[in-house]
Amino acid sequence: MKLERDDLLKLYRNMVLTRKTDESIIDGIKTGRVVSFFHSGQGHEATDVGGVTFLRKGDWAMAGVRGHGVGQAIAKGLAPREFLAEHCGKATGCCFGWSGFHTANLELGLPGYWGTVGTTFPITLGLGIACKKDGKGNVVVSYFGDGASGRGTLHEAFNMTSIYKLPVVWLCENNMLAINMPASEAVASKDVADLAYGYNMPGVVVDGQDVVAVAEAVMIAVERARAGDGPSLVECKTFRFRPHSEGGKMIRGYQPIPEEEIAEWRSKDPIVLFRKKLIEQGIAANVELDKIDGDAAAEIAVAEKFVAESPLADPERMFNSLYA
Ligand SMILES: Cc1ncc(C[n+]2csc(CCOP(=O)(O)OP(=O)(O)O)c2C)c(N)n1
Repeated sequence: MKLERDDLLKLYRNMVLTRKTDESIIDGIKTGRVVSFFHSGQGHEATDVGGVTFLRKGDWAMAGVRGHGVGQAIAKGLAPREFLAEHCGKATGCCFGWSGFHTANLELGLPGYWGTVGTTFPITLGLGIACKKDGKGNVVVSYFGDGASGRGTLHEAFNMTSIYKLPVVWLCENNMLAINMPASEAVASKDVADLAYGYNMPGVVVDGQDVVAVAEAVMIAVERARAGDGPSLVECKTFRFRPHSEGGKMIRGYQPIPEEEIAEWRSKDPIVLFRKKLIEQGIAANVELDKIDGDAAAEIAVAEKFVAESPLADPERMFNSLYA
């Protein structure tokens, strides 16, 4: 897929909106607006947005832990206000305020955010079977972290998606940490992408801070999946800029991560890098990108007001939204 100027600006806009939504939740935790827990996705925007922005309506985007899937949700068309409202327990949230932070929207192809790490693998397998049976050419892009790659469910699901040639793109966001467990001590292979070899599928490593590299690698895998040739694994090397969850500290093993190292990660901010590239390559002018930034900030300000004025989750929903 060749990315045109509008596609590139869409990637930029989705990343900025994702960052601003994430910042709004963190601010809301500090001020008491937000009632839920939060695992910030700052630093992962290129990976979260790049893998989903060019999917079709009927495709599925299964989020991993970071950012509670906000980048994937925005890239799939969810309004930030519905995501924010959900985190504030408001009736206008995408799950009517009852999910805590387990946001989902089935019409948009967002199957949910799952609390138990590794649960996403068998659910992705089921979605892959459903897409194949439907025969409409839809695919599933399924995110997971380096920590999740140690779950047995991954190996069962990788194996079955490959045997049945299911339309799945496995996307590892390797930020080298699972809470404070370093990937170097928890992942036996050199790269998580090496696992693909054992399951007879292509596996590639890409720079997870480069949104175009992520989008291009994922779209190659998506085309293969749509053509009926089965799953692929794309590993994106990335960084998380904040602690595992808000209120925590940046720790690796039992030691604080040195400030210089965090500064080094932050110097690879995917939004700053992409903005620089767009300007250097003459694709967009500063003023155009400032406008996108300003529009995103305005959208979040309007969303915060909307959420503040929304009613709390309706208790009736607790009983009539159950499966029986
Ligand atoms: C089965 C299970 N074990 C442990 C946890 C606690 N936990 C929540 S997030 C997380 C780390 C996940 O790391 P990774 O998959 O690398 O994703 P990241 O947070 O780095 O994006 C853990 C251990 C959990 N939710 N589920």
